[in-house]
Amino acid sequence: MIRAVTTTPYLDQKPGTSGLRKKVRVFQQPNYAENFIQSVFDVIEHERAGATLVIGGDGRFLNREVIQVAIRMAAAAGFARVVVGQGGILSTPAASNLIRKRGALGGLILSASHNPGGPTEDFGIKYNVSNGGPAPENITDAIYARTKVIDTWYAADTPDIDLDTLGEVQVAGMTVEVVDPVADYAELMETLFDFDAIRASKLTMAFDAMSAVTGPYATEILERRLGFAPGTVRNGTPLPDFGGHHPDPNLVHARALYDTMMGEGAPDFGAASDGDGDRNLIIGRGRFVTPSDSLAMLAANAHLAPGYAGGLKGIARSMPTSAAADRVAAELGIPAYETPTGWKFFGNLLDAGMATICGEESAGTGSDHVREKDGLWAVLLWLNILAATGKSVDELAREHWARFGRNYYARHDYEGVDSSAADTLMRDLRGKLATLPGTMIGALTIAQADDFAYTDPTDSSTSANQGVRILFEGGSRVVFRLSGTGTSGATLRVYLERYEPATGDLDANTGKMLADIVAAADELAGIRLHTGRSEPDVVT
Ligand code: G16
Repeated sequence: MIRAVTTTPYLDQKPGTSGLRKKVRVFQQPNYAENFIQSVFDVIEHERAGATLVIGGDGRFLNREVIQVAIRMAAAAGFARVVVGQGGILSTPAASNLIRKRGALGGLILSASHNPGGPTEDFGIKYNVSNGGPAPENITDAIYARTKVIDTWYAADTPDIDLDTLGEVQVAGMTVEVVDPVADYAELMETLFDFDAIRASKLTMAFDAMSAVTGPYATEILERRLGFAPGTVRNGTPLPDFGGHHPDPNLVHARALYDTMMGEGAPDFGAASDGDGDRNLIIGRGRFVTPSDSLAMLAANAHLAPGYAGGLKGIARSMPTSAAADRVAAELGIPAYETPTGWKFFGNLLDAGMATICGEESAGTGSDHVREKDGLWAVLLWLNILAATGKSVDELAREHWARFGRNYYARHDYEGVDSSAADTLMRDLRGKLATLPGTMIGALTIAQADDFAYTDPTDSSTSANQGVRILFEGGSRVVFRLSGTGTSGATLRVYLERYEPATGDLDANTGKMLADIVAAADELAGIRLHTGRSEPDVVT
């Protein structure tokens, strides 16, 4: 039997950079999750009959409850089959892979990514489309529009299913298939990388799963299939509250891994992933690699892995990501694309075969193997490159900079800023862009100042107001934008970059190299003035 439940709209269900993310207590309001899921189903009303839907999440608090709701609602919506990860677990890249492999219409991914979890923390729902990637803006806009007028949601009147037992069950005429969340993903990784060479290299490593979703994936692939020593994977059991930590693989929240890698007796390679398994942190023994540099270095060496031996078609990066990857693209003679922040903008380029590797400063790297960024994929490509070259991360980094020059890079985050103060800062900055070119700040001359706008080369769709760029002569720049993934107040992100040519100082302190750009950023945007902050909360 199908229940029709009368509801009233919530007006705050606008998807952000990556789906709808809110505090758990917001999602616990009556009809809140149901309204959003029904709005997704209403937008795809004409395609869902007889279709397959993938459902899974990162195991955070509320994951299982919302999965049960989504299964009952999918049955009412006419789906023929739901594929769900055992225990409700699917990493974001594994979900993307399953959508593609099963020819699904789409998937619901339940995650707030790197945000903390637990009863007082964050939850999220994201809809991915049939290519396995996040829904593009025309669909998220339609979902948002629907949430504002929704008056009814529908669900099969059936009990919870057993999410822990593999196999198929029927829910009101729909088949629900509970699958091993790791198997298909691990199989895909074996087709891309030389597992034998990695195994034979006898490299040592430490992987911090941050008590989040990559634990089971990393344990299976790194310890069981690649033979890394037991204990290589740390914090390998997904916990609903991530052990009380932020599952954000950066130098603040993965500090213990950083300390291991900088200390005596460090292993050859260190890595971490985030809540839903799509981000990565890369640290060699004694050498941290920024996400922007990691993208460039992976692109320059990807041909060493079997899956990329034929070369790359193009490289795409988000606008705030450093231009290091562009230099690699130029040398390889392939196109470089600059997109707005958000993995969804890479989907069309990957589908069109215009780009093979994509990456973002926010610790995301991936390729055309799925349509999401992929933390373990980046780790395995690094391992493959280390095994193939016999070089250390530090050696590879130094050689890369000696060839291409170095883009010194940092991101300063000001978190929990009053939203209207943040909006005023951005508005004031936008208001003076036209007057900036040609002016000097300290020793820096502004060459160009604009608000980044993007036209997708495949379908000509446009996205405006994607971040303020101030470009200085010589290749340095500062970018300002407000985060689209936070759940309280505003987060101001200030992206700082300085290009040092191959003949310059390639092993200097990043803070020192960026000091004049940090000062220019404050002078340009009045960060102290608007936010009252003299220091960022997080530097990555
Ligand atoms: C999401 C998006 C990324 C984006 C990141 C940061 O990542 O998928 O494309 O770079 O948010 O976005 P913002 O700067 O707006 O906070 P994730 O890992 O949170 O899904």
